[in-house]
Amino acid sequence: MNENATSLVAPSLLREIVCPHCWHRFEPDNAVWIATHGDLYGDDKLGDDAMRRFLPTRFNVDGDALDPKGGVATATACPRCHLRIPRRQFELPTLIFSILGAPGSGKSYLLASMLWQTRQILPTQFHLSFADSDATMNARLIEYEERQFLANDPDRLTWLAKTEEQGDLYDRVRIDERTINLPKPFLFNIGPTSQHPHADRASGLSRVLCLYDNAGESFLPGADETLGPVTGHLGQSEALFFCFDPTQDPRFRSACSGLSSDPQMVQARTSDRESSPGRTGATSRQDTILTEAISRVRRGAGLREDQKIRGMLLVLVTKWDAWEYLLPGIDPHPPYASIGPGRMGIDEARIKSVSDAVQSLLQRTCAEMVSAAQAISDTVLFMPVSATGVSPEVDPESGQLGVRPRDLRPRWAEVPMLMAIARRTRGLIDLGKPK
Ligand SMILES: Nc1nc2c(ncn2[C@@H]2O[C@H](COP(=O)(O)OP(=O)(O)OP(=O)(O)O)[C@@H](O)[C@H]2O)c(=O)[nH]1
Ligand SMILES: [Mg+2]
Ligand SMILES: [Zn+2]
Repeated sequence: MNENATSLVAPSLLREIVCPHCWHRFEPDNAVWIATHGDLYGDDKLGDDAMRRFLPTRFNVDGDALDPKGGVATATACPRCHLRIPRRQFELPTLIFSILGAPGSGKSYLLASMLWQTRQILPTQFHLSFADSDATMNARLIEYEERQFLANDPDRLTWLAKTEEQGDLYDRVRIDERTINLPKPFLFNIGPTSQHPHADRASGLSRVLCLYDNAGESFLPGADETLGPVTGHLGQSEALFFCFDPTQDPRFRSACSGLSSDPQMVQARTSDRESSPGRTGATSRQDTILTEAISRVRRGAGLREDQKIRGMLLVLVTKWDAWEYLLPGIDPHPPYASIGPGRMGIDEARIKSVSDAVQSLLQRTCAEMVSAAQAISDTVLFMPVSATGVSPEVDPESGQLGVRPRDLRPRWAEVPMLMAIARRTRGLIDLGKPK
C-alpha cells in the first residue's frame, strides 16, 4: 500500500461500515472506487451502463484514486454490491430506521411528511442540521415531498403512487451468479449546529440516517424474496416504525361508523374494491404482517423465535385524522417542550401517556396487535400519526384518492423519527420534562 493509500484508514474513518444497499459489513480500505475514464464503461455486477469499479493502486496528491486509465475517481462503492456509498458514510456511523406495514397503510405518505417536517423542525427547534447526504440518491423522496408540499397548484388533487415491488426504487445487481433487487436507500446527514449545547462534540455526535420505502407486499407472509432481500434492512434497523392502519381493520371501521367521512373508513363492497384504484375498504391481518417481519429480523440477527429484538418498536397508528374521534382527549400539539435555556427536548412523559391511551384503544379494538407488539420488544411505543391531517377524496377522472396540498397538516409525522433519534443516539436530542 503506498503512502496515500494509508490516508484511507486515517483515524477519521470508521473501522467498519455497513453498506446501505446490501447491508454487507466491511472495512473502509476494502471499498472499491468508481472509474471516471470514458473507456471504462461496464461493470461485472452492475451491467454495461455503469462505470467499472476497481481496487485502487495509485492515488493523486488529494488522495483521490486514479482509475486504470488515469481518470480521477472520487466516488467509492461497496465491495460486495458495487453500489455507490457517499463519502460521509465512511466517517459517520449509520443509523437505519425501517418503515413497515401492510399495502396501503400509509408508509409512503408518512415518509414524505416525516421528512418534510423533520427538515423544518430539527434546525429551528433542536439546533440540528439535517441534509440529504446525496440529492441524487434521495431524488424519489424529494419528489414525494415536492408533490405534497411544494405543488404549483395547491388546490389541485395530488397523490403518491403505490410503491411497486420492482422498478426505479430498486437497483438490480448481480451477486453470486444471481441478479437481485436491492431497495434504494435514502440517506441524510444529521449533526449539531453551532447553537446546539454539544456543538463542541459535533464530529463525534453526527450520524448518517438511512431509510427505505418498501412496497407493503414485500412484508406479507410468504412474500417472494427470490427477487432480492428487499426487506433485509429490518435486521439492521435501530428502530422499526410499524404502520398500523385502522381503516384496514373492520372492527376499527365499525367503531368509526358515523363519525368519520374518510372514504377509507367506508366498508367497500368486494366489486367496488376490485375496480377501485383507491383501494378503499381493504382488510388485512396486520398483526401477522408484523409477526412475519419480526421473524425476518430474528432470522437475520440469529435470534430464537421467542427472543426480543434489539431495536425499538414504534407502532404507528396511521391516518389519525380519520379516527381521532375515538380518542378525543389527546392533545394534538407536538410533544416538544423547552427543557432549559435555549434547549428543546422531547416531552417523554406526554409521549408515554399518549402511548398508553393508544395502546388501550388498540386493546379494545384489536388486542392481537398489542400482544404481537409486546412479544417482540420490551420498549414498544404506540403513537398516533397523520401524514396529511385530512381525509383524501376521490379524483373523479382517475378514481385515485388524492389530497389538496393546501389542506395538508401533518400531525406528529416527524415525532417517531425524533423519538428514535433521541433513544438510539446520545446527545443529539434530549428526552426530558418541560421546565
Ligand atoms: N386519512 C388519511 N389517509 C391517508 C394518510 N396517509 C395516507 N393516506 C391514504 O392512504 C393511502 C395509502 O397510502 P400510501 O402511503 O401510499 O400507503 P403505503 O403504505 O405506502 O402503500 P404501499 O406502497 O402499497 O405499500 C393513500 O390513498 C392515502 O391517501 C393520512 O394521514 N390520513
Ligand atoms: Mg408506498
Ligand atoms: Zn453493498
